[in-house]
Amino acid sequence: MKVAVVGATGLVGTVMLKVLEERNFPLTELIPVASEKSVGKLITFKGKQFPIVSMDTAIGMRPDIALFSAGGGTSLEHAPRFKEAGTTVIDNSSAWRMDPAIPLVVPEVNAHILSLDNKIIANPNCSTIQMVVALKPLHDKYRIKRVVVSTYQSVTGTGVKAVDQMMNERKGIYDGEMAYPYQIDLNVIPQIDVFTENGYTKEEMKMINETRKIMGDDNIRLTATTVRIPVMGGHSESVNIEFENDFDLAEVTSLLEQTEGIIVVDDIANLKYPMPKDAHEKDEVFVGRIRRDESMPNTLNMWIVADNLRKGAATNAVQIAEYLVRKELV
Ligand code: 11C
Repeated sequence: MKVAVVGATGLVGTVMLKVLEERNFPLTELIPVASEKSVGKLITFKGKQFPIVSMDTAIGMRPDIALFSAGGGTSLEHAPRFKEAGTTVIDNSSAWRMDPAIPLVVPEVNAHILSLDNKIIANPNCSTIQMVVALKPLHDKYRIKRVVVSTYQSVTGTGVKAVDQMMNERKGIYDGEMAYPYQIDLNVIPQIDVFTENGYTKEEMKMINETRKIMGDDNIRLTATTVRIPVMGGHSESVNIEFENDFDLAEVTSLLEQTEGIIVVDDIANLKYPMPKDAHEKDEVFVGRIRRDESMPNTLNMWIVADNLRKGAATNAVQIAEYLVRKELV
């Protein structure tokens, strides 16, 4: 497999390279792609050095797979050009996600929808990915009626500028470049991405619309409040789920434990629950604080944590690529 990583020097691109290396992806040639100012610089991968190339050079090299993490505009412009060259694009931006012709995939949930015809495949938003991994086995068993989710999201979701802002503030520097409209250190900002006309943010609407598309069920009702917190390492989510059917709590835990990609950390007697510092650099989704919502019938509360740059972005994209290879769809 010839694999291009578009946006190879960004936060997600760097993790994509790490994940491809760690998981021993069957790669014969790596084609790192970045902006003109990085062209010619070397990327070390499995002890070998690969020069960063331009978009046009990469397309000319006709990779089998291109993992894109370079923003929506770049993706809209260049993904179709890779497609024309016979490359299958797995795109981490939001550009293609809600296009009805483009599959939006979390392998544990809906990889089965992929076929040889899919030359552009969308990777969902990080906060959506970790939630649907945990919702899917429960939906299959008890049928979800409604989800109420509140998120506690890492600054790494915004990018390097936000990490720098938080670290500067931690050192008492408040006049550096701002990624957020407000101080983030020692603060919480109930806004992720821009506001839309209905008073929700784009991040909240992504969680709602992407979840329905991935789960293949428009009847699931969802509402979301997405919040930025001064944390690195992963996104956390408090999720309240109302089911059509009643459940047994021990069975819920057991279903989650048996689900590929989930690690249940739920031992309150020993103060064990998922936290971003423990999820950091892990590929799994961590679930804990599993309990009945005693105010409503058939309703559950749980707490979901994952590394947003890994399962929320790079790992999910690489897992899609692994699936394509395994099923001979590239
Ligand atoms: C955040 N979820 O934490 C965003 C980042 O649509 O892929 C990812 C945005 C996206 O700010």
